[in-house]
Amino acid sequence: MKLMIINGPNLNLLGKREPEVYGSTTFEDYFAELQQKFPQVELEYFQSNIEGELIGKIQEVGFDYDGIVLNAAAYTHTSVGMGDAVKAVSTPVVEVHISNTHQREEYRHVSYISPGAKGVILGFGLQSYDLAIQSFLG
Ligand code: CA2
Repeated sequence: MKLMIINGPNLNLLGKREPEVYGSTTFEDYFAELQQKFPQVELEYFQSNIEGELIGKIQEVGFDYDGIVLNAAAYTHTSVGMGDAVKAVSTPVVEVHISNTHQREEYRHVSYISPGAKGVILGFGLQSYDLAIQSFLG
């Protein structure tokens, strides 16, 4: 089982800014925890602040890996291109969000990713990623 976690813009700041919204753990530390928790899964992690790089990564792994766990961050609410990429690949994509976007500003209630996603997990903090991985394990 080979899974790719893809994080979008500003998620490199996790654990470093706005801990009241996004917690105080860096994604690197959390990723190490996930690797320990799921030794049977080949887990990889990619983060970019650049829309084209994120689309490139979805295309690169999207015909080969068993699953993609995608937090497109702000591009969730703006990117037709990322939504199209998710629909174009054969690898199933689970959309995740740390916060409950439906409890936040109205512009965060729209997702261009969801129509192409296998499912959506949001509002469980970093645990959203853990739950997404579990969803691939059946
Ligand atoms: O809740 C989520 O996971 C989001 O995808 C996070 C995005 C936001 O635009 C989405 O609406 C919901 C923002 C990621 C920014 O991450 C930061 C982390 C630490 C400090 C500042 C920003």
